[in-house]
Amino acid sequence: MRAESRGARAPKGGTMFCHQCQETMRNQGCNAAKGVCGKTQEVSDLQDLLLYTCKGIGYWATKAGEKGLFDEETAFFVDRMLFATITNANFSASEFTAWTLEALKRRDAIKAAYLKAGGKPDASLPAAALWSANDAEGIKAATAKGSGGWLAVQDEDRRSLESLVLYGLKGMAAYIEHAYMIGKSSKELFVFMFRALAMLADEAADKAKLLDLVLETGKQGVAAMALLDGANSGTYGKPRITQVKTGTRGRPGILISGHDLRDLEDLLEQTKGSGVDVYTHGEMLPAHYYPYFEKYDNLYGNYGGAWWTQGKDIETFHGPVLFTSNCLVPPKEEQKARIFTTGVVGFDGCAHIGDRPEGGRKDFSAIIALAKKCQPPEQIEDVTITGGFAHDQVMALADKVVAAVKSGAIKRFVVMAGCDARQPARAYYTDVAKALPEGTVILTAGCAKYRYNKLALGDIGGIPRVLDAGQCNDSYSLALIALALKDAFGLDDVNKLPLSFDIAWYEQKAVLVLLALLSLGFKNIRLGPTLPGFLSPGVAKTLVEAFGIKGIETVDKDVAAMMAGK
Ligand code: SF4
Ligand code: SF3
Repeated sequence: MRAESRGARAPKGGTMFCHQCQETMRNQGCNAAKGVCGKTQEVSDLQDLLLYTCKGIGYWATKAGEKGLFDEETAFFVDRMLFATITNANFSASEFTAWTLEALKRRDAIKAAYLKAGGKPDASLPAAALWSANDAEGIKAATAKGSGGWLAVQDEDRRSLESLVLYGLKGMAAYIEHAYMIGKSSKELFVFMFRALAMLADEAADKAKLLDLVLETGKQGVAAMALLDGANSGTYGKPRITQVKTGTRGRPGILISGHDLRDLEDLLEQTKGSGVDVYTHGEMLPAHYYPYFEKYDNLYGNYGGAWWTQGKDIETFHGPVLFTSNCLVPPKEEQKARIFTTGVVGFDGCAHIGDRPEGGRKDFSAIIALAKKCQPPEQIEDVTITGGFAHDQVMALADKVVAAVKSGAIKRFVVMAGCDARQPARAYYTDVAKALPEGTVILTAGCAKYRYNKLALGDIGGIPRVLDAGQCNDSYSLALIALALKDAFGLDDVNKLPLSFDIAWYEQKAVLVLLALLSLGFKNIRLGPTLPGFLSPGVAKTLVEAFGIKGIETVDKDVAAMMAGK
């Protein structure tokens, strides 16, 4: 664990300071005119202000909750705002300005409802519960002061703990949003979100309580992932072992990326029988594992790699591309006409598909019309990807898996879930996958898998050596599998299993997944390719001491250590 001080440095020539992802500048924070992801200073400052306002909403909503009041529409609005500020989700200054004005109105409406119900305001109110602006000029003035940014938090341990909570909440918000789109929601999770934001609004919150809130965020994260797991498999069936093609056929195509299965469903309903094929990209790959989508013979296969390869994948794909969630990379000018966003995703200059009408479907006709005018996608590879090893499928193979462990054919499971990203250092994950001895099984979920899911790593008595459970939220499946194995072997502690973690992170969903795993009792997790820049030395020390979290070293050292159970 590196011990030098991380966190905020005084910005030069601007107010921007963002340290939420793994690619942050110098692993400390982006504070130039633009972040590494392409987010501008203007958008970064607007996101800070929006989240600050959401903390104010959390404050009044928590007070209102004491009077039995709960506004689900505003809860979902706040949820979407947290999601919209995830790395690579939305780059539009005008959208963040409009959302902040809406957030202020919603905050003040909840405050009014609380007062009307006889509520008494606290003697001293957090600034986030009070500030105001009437128009875009007012918003601009507030961002110029850096309102709501991390630089206002002087104590680096406080900043670090608050970052862990806020980033965990963002990940949770994304999962809740996807479940909500399929008609599943949880008042408890919304109430927690409000309560957590209320605590973040309190500039003097006790640090011990903030640490408790970090751990509770993990616990609630498990509930959010379970909610989405139930929504996905309840609607689209239980994932099962599936072979996914990566080649193409000579018909026009639409590429769909992101995590939103409901968007995929709407797109397939509107493209069936149209002569237009649908290909998945990045985190949409696991959609193929759900039986429901089998009936659409125009859901052809998966095209390209993880999110960060999208520039070249879009180029050879030739047809339109739909982004249903993060991760969108700022597109080249000539690609913008083929890029469509939906949900919380946005980029100025790219067409946006509006929300689904009550009881209806999103209107994807513009994308379909464009696809028909484009050349078919160019074939860039022709391998098969095997996946679909979510918890029910693996439980169905449990006897085989347990027997393989007992016979010594499987010596160890290595969880390599998480995110992929651009840094060359991530070749480490491909090299680890190749270097792990034959008796090891890799359990994966999230886009981290693209570092090794097309390698010929073979199988152990018919059990593939890479078991892909699905999207990053399906890390929940991996935890359930580990807990079931613990029971199958009669162990009293999941950490006694022949199981190691070598997790890759990039954006804030991975922060939630990490906190969720900690809340379930998993220890000694390796996290790379770097430890988060938002961990202060003090908070990093706490995580090391309590949970044995560690950074990665070299491939050889880490593989040897994992095989030795360390
Ligand atoms: Fe920098 Fe990451 Fe923030 Fe983008 S999301 S500004 S790359 S820290
Ligand atoms: Fe990938 Fe963005 Fe995180 Fe859902 S799509 S895992 S990085």
